[in-house]
Amino acid sequence: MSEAGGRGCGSPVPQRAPWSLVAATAAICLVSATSVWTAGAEPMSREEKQKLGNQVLEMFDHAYGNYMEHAYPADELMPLTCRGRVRGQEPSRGDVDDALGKFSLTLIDSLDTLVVLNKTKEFEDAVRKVLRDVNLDNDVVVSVFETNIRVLGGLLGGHSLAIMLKEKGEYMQWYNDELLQMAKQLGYKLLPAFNTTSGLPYPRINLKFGIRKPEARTGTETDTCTACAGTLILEFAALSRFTGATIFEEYARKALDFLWEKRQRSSNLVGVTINIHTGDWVRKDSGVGAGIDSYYEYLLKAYVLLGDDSFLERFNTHYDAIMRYISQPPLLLDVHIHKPMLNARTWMDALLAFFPGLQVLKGDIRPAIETHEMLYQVIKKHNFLPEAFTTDFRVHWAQHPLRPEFAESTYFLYKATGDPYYLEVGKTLIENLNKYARVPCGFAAMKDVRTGSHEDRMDSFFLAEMFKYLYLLFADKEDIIFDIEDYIFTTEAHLLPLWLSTTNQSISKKNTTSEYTELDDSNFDWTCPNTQILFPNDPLYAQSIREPLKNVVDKSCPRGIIRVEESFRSGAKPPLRARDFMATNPEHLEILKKMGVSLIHLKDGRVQLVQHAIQAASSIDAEDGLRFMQEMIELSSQQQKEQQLPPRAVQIVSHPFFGRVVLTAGPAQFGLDLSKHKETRGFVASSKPYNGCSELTNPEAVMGKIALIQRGQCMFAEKARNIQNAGAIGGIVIDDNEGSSSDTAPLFQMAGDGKDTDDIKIPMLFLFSKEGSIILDAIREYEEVEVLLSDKAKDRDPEMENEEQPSSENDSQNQSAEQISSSSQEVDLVDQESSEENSLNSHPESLSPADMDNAASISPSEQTSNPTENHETTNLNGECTDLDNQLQEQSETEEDSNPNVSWGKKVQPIDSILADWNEDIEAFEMMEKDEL
Ligand code: DMJ
Repeated sequence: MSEAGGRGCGSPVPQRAPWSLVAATAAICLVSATSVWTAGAEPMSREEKQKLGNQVLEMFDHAYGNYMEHAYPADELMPLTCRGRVRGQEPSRGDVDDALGKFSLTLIDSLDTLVVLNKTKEFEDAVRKVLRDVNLDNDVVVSVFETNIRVLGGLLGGHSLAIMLKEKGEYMQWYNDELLQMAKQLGYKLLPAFNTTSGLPYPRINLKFGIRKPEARTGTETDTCTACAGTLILEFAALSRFTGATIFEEYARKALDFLWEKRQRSSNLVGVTINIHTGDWVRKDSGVGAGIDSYYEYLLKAYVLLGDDSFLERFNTHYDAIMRYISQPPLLLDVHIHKPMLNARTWMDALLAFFPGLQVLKGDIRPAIETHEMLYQVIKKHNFLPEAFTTDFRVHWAQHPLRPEFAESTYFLYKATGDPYYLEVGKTLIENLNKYARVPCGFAAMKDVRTGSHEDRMDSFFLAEMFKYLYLLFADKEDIIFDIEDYIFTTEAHLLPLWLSTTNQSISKKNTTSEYTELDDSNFDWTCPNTQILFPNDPLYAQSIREPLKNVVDKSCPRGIIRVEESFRSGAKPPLRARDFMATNPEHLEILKKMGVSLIHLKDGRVQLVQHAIQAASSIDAEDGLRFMQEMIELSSQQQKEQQLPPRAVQIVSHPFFGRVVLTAGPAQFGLDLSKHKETRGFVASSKPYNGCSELTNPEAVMGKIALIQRGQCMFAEKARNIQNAGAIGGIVIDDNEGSSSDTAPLFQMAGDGKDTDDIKIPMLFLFSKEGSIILDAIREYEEVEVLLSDKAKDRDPEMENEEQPSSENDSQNQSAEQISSSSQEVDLVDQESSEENSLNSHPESLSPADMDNAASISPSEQTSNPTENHETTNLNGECTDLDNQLQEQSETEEDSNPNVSWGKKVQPIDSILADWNEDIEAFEMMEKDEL
């Protein structure tokens, strides 16, 4: 292991050559064990690895080829409708569209992936296309963060590999830094965003008009996310060092300095959003996922790339706080920055899956293995990582936009441990992508991991990151045409050469705060971790960490606020938990009163809780009351979601779809309940009249089929009766509102007509216009279109997985039919799962406190506690244990480690509680409005 700046790494154990990414002045603490593993999971043969690597190449070709053929020069491919996504031509999806700048985003984001995947010729073509076609001067408002990581990063990654290839002497001989010139042009376009007193950038900028001018249509924002302001330094510093124009690195450093200044001084944590003018934290919850993630990543990687110790000092300070408060192995749970022992959520988001990879880079392997294992079990349960999942591993937000973070962590863990287990994990990821996300025209994001339905979306990061990490996972050194260890991955997996650390260094210290010297750095880990400690001569080290977590997801018990209970281990009675509360229990009412919580019976039978901290018996009771109210709001919002019917799936099973296209559908409150019965399969036919509001004039056409009916002009139930009378076996109502889509409108359930609807026996589903037109287009093109109506998509035909066209249409249809009918035996299992995770809307609805300070309403049915949830927690074996016993067994209190928190014994003045209290409520209200 090379030493850097006198900071050497520990001595290696035999057989595991330590591996480092080494910048001239910076050592990166990553150990690698690429030699053959001798125990634990079965080693994977070179042939099998090559087979999987080839599969990744084929999948990339399918994604990239379809983008280039059907979408380019648009920013992204819409894989269900097989066309380009052009901003302004599609209904707005809100913030997520801010990544689209009409600059052929997917092509630029894919540039360096082409070289990693050994597609040098295609890279050369792609660079020519970028130079010929891409315009960076469009009148479009884009996200500064996304444009930086995807476009600036993409151009710089492309440039880095272009010069590498040119130097090798075969390819890119004509290249004359053109991509770098484009990057510089884009860099200058982003600079006006930094025109704030804080130096934090505005979140958006108009590529043509900049900011603030009337034509710019942006510049009035006051807030940005921490990751948005703190994820610039790698690209901006690389741009400065490549070009000699120091301004970019200076601006990015200034933004980082400001964030560091604003960290919460006692917890050393940062919030999720910050006011770019005042520097006040707007959201004071703090985690390692959405909104903050890559800020931490860039501190550590800036140290690696730039060799500047101050970045490592900052990273280590934050990391210490993360491990103290947020890390609750194997979970990573958001907390409040002012009260870091108080969890801010009972769910986690998918973006945090990058964190084990970062921990590997830091050299902290154990928690990386633990969290990764937990995430893998969630994936095994749902095929993909849902956008958010609860601490008892139920789906919270059901989408999955083919995010690469888990593949990234898998790659880094394999590099660090050499454990073939991680190759098997990668193999599962490949299988799931092909089985559930692959559609004839690319790969489609999952709209809902529970139903298996798709969204017409293939984000550019799928090509920039997913294929890169999966390919590298299975590649041996000789499979890549350059040395990957000479580069660092940006957050979008773009490659920047480590030699930049010694180029144009003179700018590195300008405009930085001098505060680091004041820090107590005695605890800093200046040396790379000793591999003997990481792998204490035990080839089964990683396995031994995973083993106790084997069943942590399946056998989980609700948790998330356990730490509060743990802090009462000393014998004091644990506080009243929201889930245990019963409005009829006098003892509970007494506790409520002590906590300053009053209970109001509303006219409609619901009960409202209101807290006035000032009326609490003591400051401790006031804090208990605050926590109780927060729990109650979250519980109530969760229960509201669970009372809704789950979405359903319409799966097109006939040629050429073969079950690969799955549309998300709204259920009906009447007719056959697909979650309780076998799915319904049949060919589709349009009803006449199309609105289905009177007796059908074409009963022969719909008899024994699934009738398509247009929404409007009469009740849903009336339509259902008319098609049922005509002999239809099911119905699909298609929205009459042209252009509507489940991507942009919340799905809903079709209500009955207020009368008895027991006479309706057939299943009825609702499709928005865009999803409906996929079926209507298919009829136009293929005439015979067969669909499956179900609560969860059934397995695709495995025979079809690797073929685009069937050898014989009939054979394929038969195979498809067999597959689907055999999979129907699984319905019962599916039933269990979906009834446990039922929610129609995947975004949470937050309860806003009425006109009172802090209020939550619960309906009478919600007042009883769930006995299965009572007093349970999860141990590392995933078994449920009695919390009371645990509380007795444990003697230490956690408050020792946290001087700010007065749980249990210490008394905090009521004034200070009241001051913090309003902030907490604000933070809580914002908490659920997360944007991923
Ligand atoms: C990518 O664009 C980047 O990894 C970013 O940092 C956050 N996540 C997306 C993909 O999920």
